Amino acid sequence: MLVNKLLLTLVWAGYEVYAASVRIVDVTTLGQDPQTVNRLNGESFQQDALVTFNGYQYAAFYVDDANNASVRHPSLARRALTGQNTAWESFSFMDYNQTDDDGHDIISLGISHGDGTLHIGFDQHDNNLNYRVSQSGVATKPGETAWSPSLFGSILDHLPGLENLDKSVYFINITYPRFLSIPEAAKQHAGDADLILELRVGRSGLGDDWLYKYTPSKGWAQIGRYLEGVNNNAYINGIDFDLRGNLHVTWTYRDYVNDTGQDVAVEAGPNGPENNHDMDFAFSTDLGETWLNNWNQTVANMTTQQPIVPVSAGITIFSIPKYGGILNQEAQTVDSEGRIHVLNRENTTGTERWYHYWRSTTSHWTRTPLPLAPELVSVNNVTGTPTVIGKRGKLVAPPSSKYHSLLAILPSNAPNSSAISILRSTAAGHFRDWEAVWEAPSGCGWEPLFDRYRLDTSAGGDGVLSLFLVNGTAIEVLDLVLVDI
Ligand SMILES: *[C@@H]1O[C@H](CO)[C@@H](O)[C@H](O)[C@H]1NC(C)=O
Ligand SMILES: *[C@@H]1O[C@H](CO)[C@@H](O)[C@H](O)[C@H]1NC(C)=O
Ligand SMILES: *[C@@H]1O[C@H](CO)[C@@H](O)[C@H](O)[C@H]1NC(C)=O
Ligand SMILES: *[C@@H]1O[C@H](CO)[C@@H](O)[C@H](O)[C@H]1NC(C)=O
Ligand SMILES: *[C@@H]1O[C@H](CO)[C@@H](O)[C@H](O)[C@H]1NC(C)=O
Ligand SMILES: *[C@@H]1O[C@H](CO)[C@@H](O)[C@H](O)[C@H]1NC(C)=O
Ligand SMILES: *[C@@H]1O[C@H](CO)[C@@H](O)[C@H](O)[C@H]1NC(C)=O
Ligand SMILES: *[C@@H]1O[C@H](CO)[C@@H](O)[C@H](O)[C@H]1NC(C)=O
Ligand SMILES: *[C@@H]1O[C@H](CO)[C@@H](O)[C@H](O)[C@H]1NC(C)=O
Ligand SMILES: CC(=O)N[C@H]1CO[C@H](CO)[C@@H](O)[C@@H]1O
Repeated sequence: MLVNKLLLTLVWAGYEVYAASVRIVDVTTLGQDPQTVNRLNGESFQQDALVTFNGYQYAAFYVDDANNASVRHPSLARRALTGQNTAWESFSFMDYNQTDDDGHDIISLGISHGDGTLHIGFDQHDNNLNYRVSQSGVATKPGETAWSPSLFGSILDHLPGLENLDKSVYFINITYPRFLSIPEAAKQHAGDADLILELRVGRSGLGDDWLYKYTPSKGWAQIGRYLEGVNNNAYINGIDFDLRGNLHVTWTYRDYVNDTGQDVAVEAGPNGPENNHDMDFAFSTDLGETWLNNWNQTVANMTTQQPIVPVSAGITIFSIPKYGGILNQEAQTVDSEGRIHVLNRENTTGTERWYHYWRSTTSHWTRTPLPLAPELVSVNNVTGTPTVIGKRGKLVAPPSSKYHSLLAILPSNAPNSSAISILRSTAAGHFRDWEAVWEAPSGCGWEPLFDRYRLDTSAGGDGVLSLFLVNGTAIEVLDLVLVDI
């Protein structure tokens, strides 16, 4: 049973009464979620599993092989968002067997608006690049394209356009591919490029983050290694553009513990999240070529191969000690005023709590724990549940929100719970006025993801908040309409 909460709020300034609410408009199923120990669908670092472009929504996920449950296949689905037939069409890549039970090995999807190519990075945990790109026109002329795996070329261990790069340097030990469309506002520095790819080279505790850009009909070019780990690695919360075309990134560092000779299980220490520390920030006004700290000082320059390093000045916004409970890769978003918001968690007070960190339009940072009951009324008591490695949430700043609202999509971390809550705060309330606007007692078995592009009406989306959820054994897309949010 879904609990739909209608919140009546008085806005005294305008003597206006409005109701902020969230309404479910559609629930659809993409497929059955593989019953592995570690989740292959719905990991917080999937950027993205759901992507809208040109009136169609696309989804990337794994399903089991029909004959062998030890084998999974990368799969893609699409649907028209309007018209007579809005059913999902899907296919699986039968020429690729995913066999490691490893929650890093997710699929990330990106789309080039210019040439209509679909790009996926998949099955990556410190291994050679696994990348695949479709023919041109697939996303620009969807009505003329029959949906099938034959639209895609073979699996590549390098990025097309960069055949000259030494694969054994640039395209080995890859994890966490993330794609992001380049908005119009960044075109001044992008040239004709319209998609970026961010990935880690290395391993937990020892790794660097690299950026690439894709130019339609030309291929990939390297921007550079913008985050260099020094006996550590940066775990980014995400990478996002603001409306001016500035690129924002926040991260925590994971220090390295030398585990040579130890039998380290797939997702276990000693290089675990207990070695995470600090909340760091940098941004770029020129598509990642140079990077600035909070005070606009240049801290990295790709032309001179100078990356951001842990000792770079002015990148550490909040010092959070090791064993301080900060998790890696939780969430970030940029709102329509250019404020970056970060969701992460800390146990710096003896209790693990979700924290919201945000940068004002005058570069001032605020750090606030999300309120607990009874201050927050939540049937799921969701903010009372965070654990050190519990399911991670998401932040959403609906671009068309007249209240400059910020939503936190929080999966309950309570034992065996699949409850999910959406909390909302507003700019006028200095993002402290959190209230639950929608809650379900079950249905979110792993980390919730959302479609950033569908939500953005200025970029062709219809403003619907589509969530990608693992609901029981179903991989589900839940469409929510935000009313007066
Ligand atoms: C199922 O897949 C696993 C992993 O690839 C393989 O080891 C096993 O032999 C397969 N079983 C059958 C019956 O093909
Ligand atoms: C995938 O695994 C099946 C057995 O489960 C095998 O028959 C098939 O050849 C494998 N495909 C690839 C591409 O390795
Ligand atoms: C880890 O320890 C091993 C064995 O002592 C050593 O050979 C190796 O260089 C160390 N690695 C790092 C990255 O410190
Ligand atoms: C950084 O530069 C921007 C744009 O020039 C300016 O608005 C902002 O105030 C500067 N921030 C700081 C901390 O100097
Ligand atoms: C980056 O380095 C290049 C080459 O030295 C230089 O021309 C450019 O001014 C530098 N950019 C910044 C922002 O320092
Ligand atoms: C938070 O820290 C306290 C004190 O160090 C510890 O007792 C507690 O178990 C920690 N909470 C979690 C969720 O790890
Ligand atoms: C909410 O969760 C916290 C932490 O587990 C617990 O202490 C508190 O009693 C819970 N409150 C309610 C109202 O369930
Ligand atoms: C969670 O589920 C497991 C397996 O069904 C069960 O053993 C355990 O008692 C449950 N824990 C709670 C707190 O309900
Ligand atoms: C999860 O699936 C069940 C069964 O289809 C459905 O009743 C429920 O609404 C779903 N929950 C969510 C949060 O979508
Ligand atoms: C740290 C790590 O994962 N290193 C690996 C990088 O890739 C090479 C080649 O595949 C492996 O030999 C290393 O073990």
